[in-house]
This record gives sequence, C-alpha cells and structure tokens, in this order.
Amino acid sequence: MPKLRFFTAGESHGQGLVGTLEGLPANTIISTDKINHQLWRRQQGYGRGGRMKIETDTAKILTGVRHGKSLGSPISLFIENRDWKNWEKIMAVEGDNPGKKLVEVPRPGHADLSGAIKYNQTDMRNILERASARETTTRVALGAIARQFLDALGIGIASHVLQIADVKSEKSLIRYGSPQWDIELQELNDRADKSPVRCIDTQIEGEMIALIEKAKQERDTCGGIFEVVAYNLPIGLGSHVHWDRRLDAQIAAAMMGIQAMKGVEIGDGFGGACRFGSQVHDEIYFDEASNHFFRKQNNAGGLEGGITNGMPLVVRVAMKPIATLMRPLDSVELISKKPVKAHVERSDVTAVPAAAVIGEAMLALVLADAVLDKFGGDSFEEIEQRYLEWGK
Ligand code: EPS
Repeated sequence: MPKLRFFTAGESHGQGLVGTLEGLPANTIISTDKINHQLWRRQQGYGRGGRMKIETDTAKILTGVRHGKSLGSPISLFIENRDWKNWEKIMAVEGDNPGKKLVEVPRPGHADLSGAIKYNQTDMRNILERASARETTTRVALGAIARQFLDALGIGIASHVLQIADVKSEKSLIRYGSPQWDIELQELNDRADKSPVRCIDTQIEGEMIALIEKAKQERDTCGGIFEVVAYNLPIGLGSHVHWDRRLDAQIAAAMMGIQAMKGVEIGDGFGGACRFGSQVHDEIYFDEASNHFFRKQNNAGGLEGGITNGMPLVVRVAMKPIATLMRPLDSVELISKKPVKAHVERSDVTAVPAAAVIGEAMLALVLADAVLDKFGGDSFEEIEQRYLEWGK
C-alpha cells in the first residue's frame, strides 16, 4: 500500500472540489499561499477557454493542519467552483433537471459514450462532469502539499512544453548537461512560467502561439508534449524487486491518470528504442573529489531498474487534442442512433501548458510517496534525519 494516499471528489460545474491527502508526516510546513500559487499556475496557458476567466482557484484547508504545520492526520481541502452559481439548478443535488435538457450526443475522443453505456446514463452530463479536467485542480492542490514536503528536503520539480501539435522545440531535458541545454533546472519554472505556452525556446514559442490561434480560427483543437523533471533526488527511490514498486511504473500510471494523456516516456523512451545500446546507455564514472558516481548524459531519464540513479528524473507526456471541437465531428445520438454532429460545450483550444503543471503535481505525489517508502517516519524531523544521513 502506498504510504501517501489521496482522493479527489467533485464535478466540473458542481459546488466545488474536495481532496484528501493521507500519510503526510507531522510537522511538515504547509503554506496555503504556496498551494494557491500552484493553482494559479494551472490556470495559465494560451488557448484556455472562457472558464478560466470565471474561476480564481483557491484552496481552503479544512483538516490536518494547525498553525502552518501538518498534524500527521488526513489533510482535506475544498476548492470552490465559482461557475456553480450558473449551474445551481442543472447540477442540483435534489429535484428534477429543469427543462429536461440532456447531453445526448457523445463527442469522439471524450468519455461520453463509453461512460454512458457503462454507467447506464441517458444524460451524458452525468459522465462529462466528472471526466472533465476540472478535477485536476484538486490534484494540483494536493500535489502542492507533497511538493512542500519534497522542497523541504531540497528536491525540486519543474516542467516545460516541448511540442504543440507539430511545432516542436529541440530543447529537451534529455539534453540537460549538453551544450544544447543552457538553463539551470532551478530556473526552469521561472522561465516557463513567463511563457504563455510554457515554452523556453523563444522562437518556437511564437510558432506555438500562432498554431493555437490558427486552430482557434478553424474551430479546432490541439494537443502536444510536455516534459517534467525532478532534480536533487537521492539514489535509491523505487525498487527493482517487484513490478509495482518500480518507480517508472508508478510515474507512468500517475501521468496516464491525467485526463487526455495518451503516452509517457521516461528519458529518451521511444527515441532510445531506435538506436543501439552503445548510443543509448549512460556510461558510469566516479569523481574522487566529490565521492560521487556521475554520468555525462541522461538518456535513462534518471531511472535504472525502476530506481532513481541520482540524475534528474525526466518524464515526457503526450496529450491528445481536446475532444470538444467547436466544429463538431460526426457522431450518433445515444438513444435514437440518428447520425448527428457531436455535442458542443464551451472548452479550451489547448491545455498542454496547464497539463505540464498537473504533471508536476502528479510527480510530486509519486515522489513524496517514494521518499516516505524509503525514509519513512511519523514526523518530518525523523525523515529529514534519515534522509540527510543517506545522502552522506
Ligand atoms: C473541460 C471543459 C472546460 C475546461 C475545463 C475542462 O470547462 P467548461 O466546460 O466549464 O468550459 O475549461 O477545465 C477546467 C474547468 C479547469 O479548471 O481546468 C473538460 O470538458 O474537460
């Protein structure tokens, strides 16, 4: 069982979103401002739709924290949906659906059809409300708590957008340490946060924005690829001994659990599959002065045998284009089976920049669990002591 567990609840246009985090040690310093900063980061990005103008997401911690420190008990929090006031009747807990307005036409690429069949629903709002990526707000809030725990141990997490549709930057984190990568990892988020598309490659940034604008004009949507990195990690998180203890397996599951993700690579992933072993594997060296093993490249993305190897942990994630198109695709009415165009509902043109921030949160939750698994204790001080000792 994971040491750190979390649950989320909430519908996109319901009253709000609820999250619970269980297993965080006592005495971890927790700032609500830091949670809200991460929520703000998730709301950014060129290509977001009208909803982000309505919401200003902030978390209210309900339990598990006293005077700025965790108690070791479950932490729960609430995030209001400001849009709720426009949906009070449609999303009411009791009573009837006013006007009997149903979502009856599934969108290709969305959970609508499979969800409606599986859960025996005729109104696909009963599926889409929970399938919506609005839910990731809670994960970012809980991830922001995990992140404060990691940060106190010196572990950092950052992200950037590598690709939007077919516009691609060559500045991949895989090249960290080579002349093509010229940013300190500590500076990555500052740089990416300043870009409307989280792209650190200024020339490509403009092309990405132009492409999103084109998709918007054509009432289309686009996906892309983002990279998340964790740095200052110790050697030894995760394990080779069993499939579900491999850290790469846990990371892949966490990333694929984000709405609209279709692929995950660790390090050079699919790229490495096309080359010889001699070109892929990161040779091992030892530096006497600092008493450390080191590598000159990082195709493994910081993981070997499902265990962190001390290099930056690099995850790359592919997001499909948003399934709600303003120029809807062919579909079929759920009940009558009549061919019609898909349901259209306010949405985003792209959300890849926001997805990168969500990827950071998911990585924080997985890594905090891995740290607790390796160094576990009941208080932050107990863990910190073991952590520092191991680092020596
Ligand atoms: C989403 C549809 C849009 C997005 C939403 C995800 O919401 P709405 O239907 O209210 O316009 O903006 O994302 C968020 C609300 C969010 O907070 O990220 C969907 O269908 O997945």
